[in-house]
Amino acid sequence: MKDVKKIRNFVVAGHSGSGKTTLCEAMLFKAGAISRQGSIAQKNTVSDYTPDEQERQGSIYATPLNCNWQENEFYFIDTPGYGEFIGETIASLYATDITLIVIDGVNGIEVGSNRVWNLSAKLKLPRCIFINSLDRERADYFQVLEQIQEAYGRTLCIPFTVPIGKESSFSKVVHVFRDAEVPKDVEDFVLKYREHIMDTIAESDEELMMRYLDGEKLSEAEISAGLHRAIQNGSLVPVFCGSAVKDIGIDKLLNGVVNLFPSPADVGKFEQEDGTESLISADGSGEALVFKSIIDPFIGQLNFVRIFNGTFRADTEVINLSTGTKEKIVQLINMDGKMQKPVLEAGPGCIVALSKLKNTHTNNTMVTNGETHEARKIKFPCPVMYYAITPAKSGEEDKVAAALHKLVESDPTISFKRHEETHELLLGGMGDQHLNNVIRKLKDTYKVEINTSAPKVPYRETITGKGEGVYRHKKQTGGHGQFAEVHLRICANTGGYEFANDVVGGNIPRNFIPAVEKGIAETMVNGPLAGCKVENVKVSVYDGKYHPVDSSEMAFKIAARGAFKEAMHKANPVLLEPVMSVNIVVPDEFMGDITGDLNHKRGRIMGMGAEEGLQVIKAEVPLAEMAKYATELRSMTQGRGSFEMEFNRYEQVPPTIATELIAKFQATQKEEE
Ligand SMILES: Nc1nc2c(ncn2[C@@H]2O[C@H](COP(=O)(O)OP(=O)(O)O)[C@@H](O)[C@H]2O)c(=O)[nH]1
Ligand SMILES: [Mg+2]
Repeated sequence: MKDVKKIRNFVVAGHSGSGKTTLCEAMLFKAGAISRQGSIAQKNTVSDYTPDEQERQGSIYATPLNCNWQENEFYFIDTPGYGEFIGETIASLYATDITLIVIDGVNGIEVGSNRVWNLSAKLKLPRCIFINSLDRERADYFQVLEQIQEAYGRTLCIPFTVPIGKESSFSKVVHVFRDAEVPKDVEDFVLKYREHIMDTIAESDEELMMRYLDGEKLSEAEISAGLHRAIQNGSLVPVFCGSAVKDIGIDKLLNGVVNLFPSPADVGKFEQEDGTESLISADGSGEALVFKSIIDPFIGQLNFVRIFNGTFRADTEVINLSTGTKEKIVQLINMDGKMQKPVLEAGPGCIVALSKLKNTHTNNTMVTNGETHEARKIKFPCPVMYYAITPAKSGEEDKVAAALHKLVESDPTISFKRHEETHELLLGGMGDQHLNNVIRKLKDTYKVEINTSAPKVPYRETITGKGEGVYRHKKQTGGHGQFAEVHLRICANTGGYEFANDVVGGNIPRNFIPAVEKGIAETMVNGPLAGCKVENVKVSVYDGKYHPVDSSEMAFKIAARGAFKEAMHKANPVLLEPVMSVNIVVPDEFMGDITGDLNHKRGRIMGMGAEEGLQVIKAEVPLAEMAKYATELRSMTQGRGSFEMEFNRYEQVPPTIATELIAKFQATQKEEE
């Protein structure tokens, strides 16, 4: 059984381009897991091994990695920094014990850094920072450190290593705490933070504090335990620095992972979906979370699990607690990008792939016996962009649906469903790059192609006044004719749709009333103004006429539809449109462009404020204007902005736009007639 104290498990996250993948490569190289350090430009890094990633020279998938350092075993995950692929990053945060945030030494804090900082905070994950690329021109360690301390906390983010030299003459890093020899020009800095670290250690425990204040020297073990406590309870965020490309500061970072990062034994317990906590031990009841699933071209489905508790062994049976089915573990695989190393067993903190499971997907909990709880479930973000899709070849609807269902299973940030009101098939994702990637997979892996178009906005129709409609349906065809007449009134009704039968004296016989109601209901889903759903209307049918031979249900349905349409047109009808709550985060310099653009989009700015060195804009914007926002924001900010949005309410479409929409619809109706 593995010694849980010797396992470290972390996620490498941050803004795209900060050097995460290169840092992972440098760590693997330094630790001897690979014999030469690959580079992004040469497309030969362990992570970013897929053709999609190599082509764009940036990560879009989370990649589990594995190496040993000083007899400790590291499981870590390289993650994408792009907002559109954040689902992969979020899933990885649920699978790891600490977040290593990489921040570029030139650009400093960016949207992607804040995003993972905040996501980690929400999940109560301790954090560590690596300031990278200090060899680059214009890299400024002290400025970036200042920015980090200003944004995330001056007493929280404490440097553990400090660079010697700058830009091309950046040559090494000195450990604030461990190195005895300190160059003169950083001496003050080192002494200041050495003291600060000692204070933080002492503060992590009352008894230590007393002894420390009495001037007593703390033992190595006490210091180490104090550091662990402080990092794990979030009162200390160690800041390391270096250059991933030039292999500077990497060994000290790896030592830091061993000495500072909590092992699963230090973490001690884990939270489950229902809020209960379980203690962690290698011989406990096995529990693991599937945080990612992929289709490997050779092996087929691979499910990546983080083991929280107990030991999983190859060639044993386990239970998928979420589906209630039994699964056989054929193989447990340690992953290094695409390199696979089968292992016989894996315990708490390990991240391994399970091959050939039959019915297991992301967010399922795997257990070795049934008497346990489901692991904490990953909360994926909702799609922010949709395409309306149709199969390129007619008759392939089922094939497209089957393939998309498979893709949704492996990437929960994709959604695929038919819209209830517009009846279009909608493919949703986190942005156009994400969606285009899905379309490419459909083509390459599942051999189906689709056409895409901008989805229709689900406008709605309602009235603001009152109206009456009278409609007579009369036709004489060959044998007996068709006859029905319906008189109705409508008025606005905030409570929704209501129907009342106010016919007296049997002018419309009772047995035809359901047909009248049906005719109106049909028009309600396909409104007379622009073919949209009608809402908040009260209808009262108060009179009509019938013919003992020629009246039929069909005739009354048609008459009701006609009367309702006429009444709608008279009752000050309006179009309503969905308005979204939008949250945009951008660096300062883009504020003017963003707010100007929001004004163009008929947006209403509800608030602005600074958050961790970036600007946050809260706005309400009609959905019709937001269809391509993921793409637009990217181009306005060179990829340095991010946004989220969710439905807020329906609101009246301004008259000029409504007139245009209605005219367009009426024109298509005429064509169809
Ligand atoms: N000069 C320099 N370039 C780096 C360093 N780390 C990464 N890069 C480069 O920055 C670019 C982005 O690196 P990558 O690892 O893909 O960043 P990621 O998106 O955070 O994974 C690549 O061209 C790397 O070669 C570094 O320490 N120094
Ligand atoms: Mg990367």
